[in-house]
Amino acid sequence: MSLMQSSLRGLLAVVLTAAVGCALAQSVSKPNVVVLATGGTIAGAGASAANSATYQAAKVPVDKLIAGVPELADVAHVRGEQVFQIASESFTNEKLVTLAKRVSALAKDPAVDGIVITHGTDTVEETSFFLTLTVHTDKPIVMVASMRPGTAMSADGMLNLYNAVVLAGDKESRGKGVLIAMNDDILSGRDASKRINIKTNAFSSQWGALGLVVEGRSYWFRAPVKRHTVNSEFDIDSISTLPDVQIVYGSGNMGTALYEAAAKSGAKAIIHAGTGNGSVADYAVETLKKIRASGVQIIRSARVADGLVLRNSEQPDDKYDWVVANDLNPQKAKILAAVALTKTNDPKELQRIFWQY
Ligand code: DAS
Repeated sequence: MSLMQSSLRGLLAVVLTAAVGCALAQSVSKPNVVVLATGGTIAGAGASAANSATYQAAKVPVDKLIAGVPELADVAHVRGEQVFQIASESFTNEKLVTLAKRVSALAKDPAVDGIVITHGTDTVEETSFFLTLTVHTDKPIVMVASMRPGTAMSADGMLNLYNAVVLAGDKESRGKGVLIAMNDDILSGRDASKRINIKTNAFSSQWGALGLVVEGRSYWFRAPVKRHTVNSEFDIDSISTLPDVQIVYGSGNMGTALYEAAAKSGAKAIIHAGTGNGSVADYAVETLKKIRASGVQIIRSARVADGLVLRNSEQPDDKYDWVVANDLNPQKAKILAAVALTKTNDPKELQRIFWQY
């Protein structure tokens, strides 16, 4: 063999070794992300590309969702599990507990670096808050949904799912509580909610996004300050059922029948979604005091989207032994009340919990 041939062979061997090494390094460095699918619009299908709002939710299985975004393989090793296939307005306490227990088990697996949960938009805010309160891990747990089905023009699900997988594999996502990836935003699972019911920029929080995901990279600007995940006193591994909590929506001329019906149906707490600052109609105060005296907790939230309900402002909460929901909207307050009631029925302890979570 001539000198030229042997030096070419040597060069080829070096190049090949480098290429294999690089591929191996990339493969080893890619995080392992599990996608838990529960249904929703992100798994929806419409009759035509023009159907962005008329479609059937919860149709597409998780493996098809993953296959629909081949770029996921560039950022992580991804595998899927189909936990449910439902529209999220149909979530129940039992389904919340089942999902959270699966997330908790996966989070304990050293081979899992992050978890994505595909979910309907209607109640993703409740599920994300429930998980942030009860799953003890600092690994990224990222909820993702979409406002349009994958069959629609300018469908938002593919990029939302890609961003969610990026976040689930991002070391900077660790310890931030459960996240929601929607419309390029990184949102806190504690305080983000669906505030528009028909547009792709549906989700936001009055306290702002935590950051952005752009072209497969996360940009962080803030972190949650409330207790969550590993710093939570609540643990899904010791929760099997959730107490029933109901919301009564405040309005003019509302009467008291709905409060009485909620108490009669066995609710352990009633979330009062009051007008203004959680205001209670004068004709309803005695009814709520009677319900409180029967052992049911009264928690004042507000139908007004932003702000926070101040204790003893509109009503003498100390005197009536009522609780205020801080900045939590009624549906978030319902989740926190149900979780808190698995541990305590003391209104003073409940109030501490509403200030801390
Ligand atoms: N019905 C809605 C849900 O499943 C569809 C969606 O927006 O995801 O929450």
